[in-house]
Amino acid sequence: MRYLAFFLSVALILSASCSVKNQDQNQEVKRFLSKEASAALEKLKTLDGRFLVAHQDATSYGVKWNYSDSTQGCDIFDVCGDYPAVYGFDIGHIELDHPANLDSVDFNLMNRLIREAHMRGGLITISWHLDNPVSGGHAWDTARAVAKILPGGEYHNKYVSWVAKAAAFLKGLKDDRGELIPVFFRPFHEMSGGWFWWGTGHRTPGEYKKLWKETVRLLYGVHGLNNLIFVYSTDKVGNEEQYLACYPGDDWVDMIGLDFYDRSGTLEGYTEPLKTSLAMLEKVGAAHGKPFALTETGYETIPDPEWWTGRLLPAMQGSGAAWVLLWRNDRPTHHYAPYPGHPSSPDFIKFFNAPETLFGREWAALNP
Ligand code: BMA
Repeated sequence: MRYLAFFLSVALILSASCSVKNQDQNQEVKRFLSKEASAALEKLKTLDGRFLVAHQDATSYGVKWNYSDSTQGCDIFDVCGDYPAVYGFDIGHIELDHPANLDSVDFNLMNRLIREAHMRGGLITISWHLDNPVSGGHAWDTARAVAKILPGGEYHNKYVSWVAKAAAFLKGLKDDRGELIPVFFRPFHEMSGGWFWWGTGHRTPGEYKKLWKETVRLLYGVHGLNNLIFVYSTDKVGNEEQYLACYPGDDWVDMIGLDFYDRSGTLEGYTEPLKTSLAMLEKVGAAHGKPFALTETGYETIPDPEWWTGRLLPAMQGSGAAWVLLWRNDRPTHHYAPYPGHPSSPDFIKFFNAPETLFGREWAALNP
């Protein structure tokens, strides 16, 4: 009898430790990308010194037109006769059930523009400027929120429901055969800066990593979105250690990126430090087996008419970056790509013709 009690208690201890272990293992979601998503990711590793050109909201609106006023267009197309190879979108405010995103792009229209871009052979990247789930303010409201939305936190259920709304939109992105379109998903970007509620100073690096893993667990594990290629991207950082401060681990990230804007128009203030940063990304990417991209850049209003070949191209040449994404063309005082009549248009055409740049048609031709 004494022996039986001993064996029973040993069995109990063992089963308790197993279930703890199992819980941990549940955290470690083993991901398998869809055939289409892994092909898109693999293709980026074969660019051979060339890079794709991307534009945020390329077909949603431009400086002088807006799809929702029933005008259609694409500023980049109107300047060089071709679409970008990568199209950026943002799903901020999907979490609020709003009909349009934070920049007034209707979500039904966005769905259509994404499917059209994919049919043209373009790649899709999506960021998410989601509101602060605790304060109800926008993404730039830095009231502490991350710890409260993690599992066990007071606002966790609210965050779970927000991810479900994002997942419902993402599930609607299907091609003609009904397959999910690969999406380079870039949540919680620029976390190295302090301007977003998920940024530095508003959570610990450990909390950021937990939020990232929880988000992947929900989107992949719960909602089954195996078309999402997760992209980790910081803002400007001083070194590799700062770059990796919030990196959640190789199992949770598929690609890495950097957001790096030009605020000086000079070689010393932009091109040279950007080159150094891209070299750092290449090293990190090689060590972790991830391709990398310049996930946001631009010189607001492009005041330098030779910026494309004078500042951006020399930073990208030989960098190994898969793409460069120019931020959105919103209005005369806030745009990052040229439009017809813009003083930098002739230089943009030279950039378009440079052997290293891949726009829509050339990229599509590489993916027959
Ligand atoms: C910022 C600005 C904002 C915009 C936000 C999300 O960089 O362009 O005007 O709302 O991105 O797209």
